[in-house]
Amino acid sequence: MQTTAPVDREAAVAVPRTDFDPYADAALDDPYPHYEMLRELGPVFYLSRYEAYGLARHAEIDAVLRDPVTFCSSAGVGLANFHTTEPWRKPSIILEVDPPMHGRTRKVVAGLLAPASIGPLRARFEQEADRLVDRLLEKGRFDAVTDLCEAYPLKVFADAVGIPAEGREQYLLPYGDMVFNAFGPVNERFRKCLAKAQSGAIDWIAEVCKRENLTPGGFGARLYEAADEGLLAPEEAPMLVRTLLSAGLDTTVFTLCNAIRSFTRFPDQWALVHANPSMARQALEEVLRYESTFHSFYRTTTREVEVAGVTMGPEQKVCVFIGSANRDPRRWGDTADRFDVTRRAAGNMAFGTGVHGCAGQMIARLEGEIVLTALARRVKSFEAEGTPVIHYNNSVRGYTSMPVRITAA
Ligand code: OVM
Repeated sequence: MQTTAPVDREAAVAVPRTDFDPYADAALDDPYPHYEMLRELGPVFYLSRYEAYGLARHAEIDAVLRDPVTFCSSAGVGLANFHTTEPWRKPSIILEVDPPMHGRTRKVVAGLLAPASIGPLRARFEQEADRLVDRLLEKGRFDAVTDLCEAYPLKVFADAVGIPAEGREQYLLPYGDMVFNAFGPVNERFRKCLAKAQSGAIDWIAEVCKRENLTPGGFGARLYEAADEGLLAPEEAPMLVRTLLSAGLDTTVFTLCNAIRSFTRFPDQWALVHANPSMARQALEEVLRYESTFHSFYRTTTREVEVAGVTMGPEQKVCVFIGSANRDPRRWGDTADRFDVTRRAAGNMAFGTGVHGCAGQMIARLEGEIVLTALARRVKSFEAEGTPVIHYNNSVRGYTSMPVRITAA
């Protein structure tokens, strides 16, 4: 009966609808004006094309990510609802699960990637960064994507996991590309990428996740040791090696791309870091805020719930635009759209937040800080040579090519 419906419940259905397509090339070219439009629609909006709610402001995204029971991950963290759509691969046992199950696998991975565990990698990571910068200075002009941003994680992170060198260049990044495309709709981009991944990368990943193919002492081998100790079921070890290889390459590659891109656009900001290389970590944090690597993903409601006055039913997909939260003037003030390495960028949403917040964020920061420090010490300036080419993906943002010229300090 109409009279039994509470008044605020009536108001609750008035959610602004938009037919904006966050996955269109034109939106990915420069998403930020669109994010402003989304934030101005209200705290909650509805993406009519995709039949999903959307959040683009920092406060509501933070609240939703901190309530993993109401806004679950086990129905998938992409647009597809795993309760109704068959996922393209076996769901991740850390990303696509909920508490309390999630806590067990998360604890193992968190231990593996904790500061105490990654600290010993620093010396090797630094040596590799110095070697790479040597080569780049010799060249003077190079493609920052292939020669720097891809080369570094493909060497140091893949070595740290302990996978073979053979096949890395061909398969690792296309696999991650597929993983991140799968967080969006089944569009042309998704279909092409899946067809490509099916012609080699998926099989190669399954192969290198096996115990016999992992270097002793690496993260991969240590996951199998955790299984030996009873912390994981035997079949869970290769699944978590797969997680490291899914989440750990494209993300750090694109973060480095976004760093180089930002410093070529804003040379005064590079001058600050060059003058004071110990700013590298802080500068990286601002890169992560200003140009989020991961832009959007989803949660699924487990019950009827109200967000900022809007009532959502159960089994609803909710898209969180973390790339927008990182530019929300409600959180960052009226300089939100300015790249400023002196800003306190900590607390940005680039790694998400809550129990599912990026487990690899410390090693990601370690890689970024080390590369930026090595560059800051020896590179006086960066100049873009020609237009960089965007890498289009449904949920992460980076480049496929970025010709640059550097001047030695
Ligand atoms: C995983 C996984 C894959 C991609 C990303 C991610 C952002 C996790 O396979 O568990 O976290």
